[in-house]
Amino acid sequence: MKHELILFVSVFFIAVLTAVFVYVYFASNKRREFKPVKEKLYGYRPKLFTFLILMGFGVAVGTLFEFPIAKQAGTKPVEQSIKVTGYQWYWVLDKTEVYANEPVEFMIKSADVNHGFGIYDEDLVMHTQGQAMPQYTNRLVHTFKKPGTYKLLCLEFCGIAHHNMVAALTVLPAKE
Ligand SMILES: [Cu+2]
Repeated sequence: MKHELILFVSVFFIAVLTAVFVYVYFASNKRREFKPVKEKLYGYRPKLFTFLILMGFGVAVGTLFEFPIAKQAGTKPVEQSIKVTGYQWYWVLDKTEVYANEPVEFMIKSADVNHGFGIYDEDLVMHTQGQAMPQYTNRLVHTFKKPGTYKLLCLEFCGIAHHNMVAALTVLPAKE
């Protein structure tokens, strides 16, 4: 649902922009006196800029708190640890099963180029993400609340078969 809405909104604004370009193109051969046009339209500019600044601020406040980057400060050593390595174009994990309700540590690196490491649930909602970099290991700690099969996708275009970088992670029900 969310994805269809985003697609619809994007296509709508692309269509509006295209219409504006087409209009400007066909109107551009008509000559008009510049001064009255300038006086009329320049009056809108401060209002438009104020609106854009307020809108940008609203979008930032409304979306950044939801941003799925986990806070890593103060995370302690954990029992469940997975080594993740990104390759063009697949993931290698030394373990694919973890338990829910206990923190999991992902030690993420790359064997070649930069990859993004995103963890999605069955509804393709992102839960957290990290970065797979060559010659550096990023530590990402996340606690899965719900058991199930999670998808690990690459988030950074890394070449022709980037879309093939899908791996699965099974989260088992919490240990009693
Ligand atoms: Cu990629």
